[in-house]
Amino acid sequence: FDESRSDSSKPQRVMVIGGDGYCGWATALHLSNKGYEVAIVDSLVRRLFDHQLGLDSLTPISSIHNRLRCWKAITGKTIELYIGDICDFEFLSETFNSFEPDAVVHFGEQRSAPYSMIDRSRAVFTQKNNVIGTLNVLFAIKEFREECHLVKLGTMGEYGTPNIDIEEGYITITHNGRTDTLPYPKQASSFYHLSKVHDSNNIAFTCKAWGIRATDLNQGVVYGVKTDETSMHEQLCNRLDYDGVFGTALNRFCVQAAVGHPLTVYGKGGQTRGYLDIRDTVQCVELAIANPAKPGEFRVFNQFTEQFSVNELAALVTKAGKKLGLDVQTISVPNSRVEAEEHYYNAKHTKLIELGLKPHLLSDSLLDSLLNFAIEFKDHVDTKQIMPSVSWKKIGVKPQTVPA
Ligand code: NAD
Ligand code: USQ
Repeated sequence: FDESRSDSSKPQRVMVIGGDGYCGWATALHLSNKGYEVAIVDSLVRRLFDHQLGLDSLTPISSIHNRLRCWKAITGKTIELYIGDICDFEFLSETFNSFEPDAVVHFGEQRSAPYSMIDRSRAVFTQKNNVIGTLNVLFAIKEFREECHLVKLGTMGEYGTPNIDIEEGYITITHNGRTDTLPYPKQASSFYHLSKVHDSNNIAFTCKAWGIRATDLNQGVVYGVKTDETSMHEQLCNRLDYDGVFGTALNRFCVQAAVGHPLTVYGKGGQTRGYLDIRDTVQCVELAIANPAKPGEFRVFNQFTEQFSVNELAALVTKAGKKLGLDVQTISVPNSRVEAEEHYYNAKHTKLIELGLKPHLLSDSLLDSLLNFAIEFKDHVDTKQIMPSVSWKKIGVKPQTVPA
């Protein structure tokens, strides 16, 4: 038992794995600003994917070193930095023993579904990187920091699109007269989304077997770019992906509207998902840390605030664009993914609200500001990167060495 843990006056020490990425950077700054002692652990592999595929963030992003120097200069707060790959257990062990985290927030995975479907090597990389990285974190907690709370980023995509309501992690089923509460069925639809299912299973097992305390945040699609902290200085600016591999639906639509590209609705556009503002991502993670799971507990929260179909998002962006004088068109792009385009969707998301989440719902003013932000940086857009180029069905064993 670590004596210092019982001293509640000491700030919690939070290790943010993947803290140079989109969600992780915003979260690391937010937690630092709120008085937590923060360390970022990142291999910077996300920046390498951009180089390899010829992609770039809409917004220019400073190096992680300059980002942290700027944060220190503005706020006087230090965020420690460990550059390395969490699949390397020796690196992770050193990092754990040096920083001694009370909580680990784990964002550090390959997170693009299309990336995982480019070719065999990317599918294998995604599952190795994500599943082994998470296993290493679990072993590091067991070996060095038994009391440490794991806050793991999962995805709503683990559940797929079943024709019944989606519960938060567990469902109570009565079968042949007997009743049990079981993990909610998983039907992921990319090698990336499947890596998250494998992670969830490994985490659930180690909670049971070793008494690890963990929260799986099944996050929906994130949109937006600004948070209170990343807006403080241009060197703190977050990345914003709009390309067909890493860009996500609403962020892409805003950038497309800004440059006069038709909005790319895949197939019929009835695909419905949970969405949330990046300002709520940081709030949710903070709530999970402040209210930790109990030892041995595998807690699952569905982390999104509203559901939209792709067609609904396109309509919202068209309306908001019109107000700014933009002529926004929509096209139906043949869907290169394998997914239901018309389906029932009703997912529960009450547990974070019960902990105190105050959602920033998608509003006209947010869409205005995201569109204006995209207009400000529209000269940086490479329109060749907008159309989707990865096909779920055409994935083969041959390495795609030239960007499609
Ligand atoms: P991102 O790619 O911007 O950031 C991930 C970061 O992790 C990158 O900086 C990358 O370099 C780092 N990383 C990857 N593998 C690593 C390894 N083995 N060792 C050390 N660092 C490693 O992704 P994001 O959009 O910030 O997503 C963060 C997490 O949230 C992911 O787990 C993702 O699955 C989840 N999530 C994201 C969204 C979204 O819309 N962006 C939605 C739901 C869930
Ligand atoms: N879509 C379009 N047009 C586009 C982009 C997307 O119609 O231009 C559709 C997709 O076909 C899909 C839906 O919009 O049906 C969402 O796609 P997305 O690319 O925005 O999101 P997704 O691939 O699901 O992945 C993202 C993140 C991932 C996270 C996931 C949360 O990249 O890390 O896990 O959102 S969720 O969707 O809830 O699983």
